[in-house]
Amino acid sequence: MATNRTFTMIKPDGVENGHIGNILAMITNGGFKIVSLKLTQLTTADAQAFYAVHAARPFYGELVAFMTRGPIVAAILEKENAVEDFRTLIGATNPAEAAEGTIRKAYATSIGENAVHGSDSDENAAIESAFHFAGREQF
Ligand code: RTP
Ligand code: MG
Repeated sequence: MATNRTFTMIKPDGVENGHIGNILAMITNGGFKIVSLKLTQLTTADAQAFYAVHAARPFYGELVAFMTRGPIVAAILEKENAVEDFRTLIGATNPAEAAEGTIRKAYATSIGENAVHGSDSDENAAIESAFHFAGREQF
């Protein structure tokens, strides 16, 4: 299986609730290498663009407000089969359905405020990584 990359954010709830260190520990203990990392905050335009695929969904306005209300941690992660394995590590969107041992089981509080993002394809991982990090910030 090829070594490749995925993109993640610790969402504003995860940062507000003091879980940055614990979530990064779960990520590195899960075998992911951190190749880019920063604390930043999305503007409304950033969040609208990042989640444009959900623009027609009823929760879009709430999602944009949530994702911009405080800082996030953005990171690029490297591992064999990174995209799929990271989706497994974060768990289901709704924490009530997330498996034991997943980041969302441990730290998400609701389907909307679910602590972390993970890219859903290699193509989106590349787009999302370039959205947040310049080439010289990707190690
Ligand atoms: P993400 O993109 O953030 O990794 O999450 P995901 O793939 O597991 O879920 P997705 O369907 O892409 O939804 C994106 C984010 O929108 C919020 N959401 N709220 N209130 C709701 O019913 C609802 N549904 C989704 C969540 O923050 C979700 O992660
Ligand atoms: Mg998604």
